[in-house]
Amino acid sequence: MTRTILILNGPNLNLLGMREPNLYGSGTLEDVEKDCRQVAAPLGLEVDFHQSNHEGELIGWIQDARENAVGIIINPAAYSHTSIGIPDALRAVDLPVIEVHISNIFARESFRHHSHVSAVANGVICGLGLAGYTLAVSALNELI
Ligand code: CA2
Repeated sequence: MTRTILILNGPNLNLLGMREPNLYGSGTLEDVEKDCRQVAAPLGLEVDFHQSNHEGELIGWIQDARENAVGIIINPAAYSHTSIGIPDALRAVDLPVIEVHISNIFARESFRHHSHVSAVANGVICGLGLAGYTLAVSALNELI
């Protein structure tokens, strides 16, 4: 049976590779998706990959994961620091969760130092660039 992992990306991550390469690298979100699929396939994992600039859409995908996925990787982007609905949805769905940040949020402005999602994540990968996503796929495989 194929196992599916859900990989979610929050607001503005559709701009990856197009702006601010000093902060977020030069790869695009499409590159990230391809890399994740490449790491996931030999582990027997299918990848369901999405990006949205809308909190409610991200929450909808999280709720659907209850039926469709065995674990979740999420870069909530700016919603990490503001959303209560996203961690509530993650708690309700009760699947293993890895939170990813491309940049080291602790080396940036103080408003980025706290993520509401971290409290409901099994683990957090932060500051390792785009490689954080593929590392998260391997880590999630260990948890499921
Ligand atoms: O480091 C990360 O992955 C962040 O989640 C990225 C968010 C930021 O609000 C978090 O504090 C840390 C911002 C994503 C914006 O992505 C862009 C990508 C390219 C160009 C402009 C924005």
